[in-house]
Amino acid sequence: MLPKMLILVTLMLLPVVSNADDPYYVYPDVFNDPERDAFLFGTFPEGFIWSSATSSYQIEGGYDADGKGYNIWDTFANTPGNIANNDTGNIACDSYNKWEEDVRIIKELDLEYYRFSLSWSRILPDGTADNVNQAGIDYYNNLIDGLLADGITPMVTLYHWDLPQDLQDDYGGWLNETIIYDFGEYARVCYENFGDRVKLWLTLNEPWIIAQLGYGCGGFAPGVCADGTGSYVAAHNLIKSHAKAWHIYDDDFRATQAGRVGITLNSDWMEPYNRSLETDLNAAERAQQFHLGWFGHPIFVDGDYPEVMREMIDYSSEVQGYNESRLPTFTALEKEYILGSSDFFGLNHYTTGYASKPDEWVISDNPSYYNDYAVDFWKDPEWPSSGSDWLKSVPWGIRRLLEWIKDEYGDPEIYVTENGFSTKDIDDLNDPDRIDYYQSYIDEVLKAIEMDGVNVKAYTAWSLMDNFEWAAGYTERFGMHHVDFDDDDRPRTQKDSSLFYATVKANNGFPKPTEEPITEEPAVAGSSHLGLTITCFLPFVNFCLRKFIL
Ligand code: PNW
Repeated sequence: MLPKMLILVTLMLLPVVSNADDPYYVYPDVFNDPERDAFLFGTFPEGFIWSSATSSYQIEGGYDADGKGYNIWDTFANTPGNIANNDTGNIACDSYNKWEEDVRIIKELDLEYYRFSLSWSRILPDGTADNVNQAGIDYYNNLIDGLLADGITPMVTLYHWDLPQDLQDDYGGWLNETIIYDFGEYARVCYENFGDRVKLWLTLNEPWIIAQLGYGCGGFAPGVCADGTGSYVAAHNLIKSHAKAWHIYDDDFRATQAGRVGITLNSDWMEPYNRSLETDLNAAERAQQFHLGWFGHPIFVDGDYPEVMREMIDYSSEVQGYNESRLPTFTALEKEYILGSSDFFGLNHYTTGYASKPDEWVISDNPSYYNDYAVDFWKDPEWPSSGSDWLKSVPWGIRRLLEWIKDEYGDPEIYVTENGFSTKDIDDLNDPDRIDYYQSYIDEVLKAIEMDGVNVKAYTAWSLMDNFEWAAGYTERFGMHHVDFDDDDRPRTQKDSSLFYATVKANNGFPKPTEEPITEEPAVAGSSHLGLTITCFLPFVNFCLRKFIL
């Protein structure tokens, strides 16, 4: 270890000493535009929130423990053929039994926030508030108290995709507007039981994924195939359910609990393929509106869907012979109710793609969301790849997206609630590609704040640990900690990226080489690998790790 450290430190210093003014690039062979890609040294505003995240179905297991009801992911994953290797979340990381260890590994990294989600059917087994499962309440009370005892602030998602199965069976889940009431009452139970200690709530995680992948034939639970019809209905009910949960908090809890409630939306950045073509600029804007605008526009702009969605779906529905548009409408009262129903803008972002206008828009016989917006969308094969085919590392995309959100939604406070990178090398604790990703993306967030004046308050790394990656099962890993799913004890082990992230957090960014960096290592009990202590040289640590040591 010691010689390795010495070589590392020497190599780190060399580029600084010899070429102090040369720009540094995280991906020198791919992204090396001095204007756009040069690394920015600097620190985040005081009080910036550094967090990491998980979700209930992906980590808890305990699928039938202590009175929990089944949810749509229990059913979906236990149906052969839906998930890679037929993996399930029946045990997952076993966080139902090992939550104390989760708290411990967060504490070791000295992260002061933790984003996790509540399992609706663990708290309300049949989905309705008529029947509360005390064991479920106890589980989350223990977790919340455990976090707070260690100085970790909980950021709690009410719904991260695990709908109680009974609500799907009884009335079609998100396809039925009865869910608005049930979701509201579920939210109320959560505020009542946990709101004395939880001050940061997220209603829905990524409604786009729920609507389009869950109800539009996208291979996620509940596996309903109603693309371009049901997916719009599900989205409509998701938006109204979110607004309901926000209003319940606003009316009945805000005065006494003084917390904040927001929604988390996901979006890629859609880069116009040819910026000198008006048609490509329009195509990219249209794609952004169909993605982020589908949910963002009603909540943050005017209570209604983006105009371009309304026009294109109305037109296409008519051509297809529908009596009314496949895109539902909000009443005036509903618009008023929805507008402004989020105290901040939660953003999950992973990747970027090119957008351009197709040669012509041929309206399909069958309804389809993608056909409705008519944009060609692809990723450059040169961009650095990950363990997931949909995820390429394109750091400058997050900066452009953040600026777009600032301009489009009236400069809201933005909480980055997920950002992260997958690998397929499932047992490797050295994960330099993940370090590259975090380093470059976090730096682009810093640029958004410093250079574009975007009001970003938080950054959240997905994920604290390897977990059940939905349809990919355990074949794709996003964790900063490795989890051994072949071991009954599900041991968690730090990867290099966890130490890297802890060091960025300890320094509140990337201090300039002339500034005094924090050299204290975060308390890393029992860690056996590289301590990244001289943190002002992080880019060079990374460079040397890749080029000379690993
Ligand atoms: C998010 N895609 O989901 C979720 O919030 C997490 O639960 C998940 O583990 C994480 O991102 C990584 O996938 C996504 O196919 C799932 O584009 C799929 C996609 C994007 C986000």
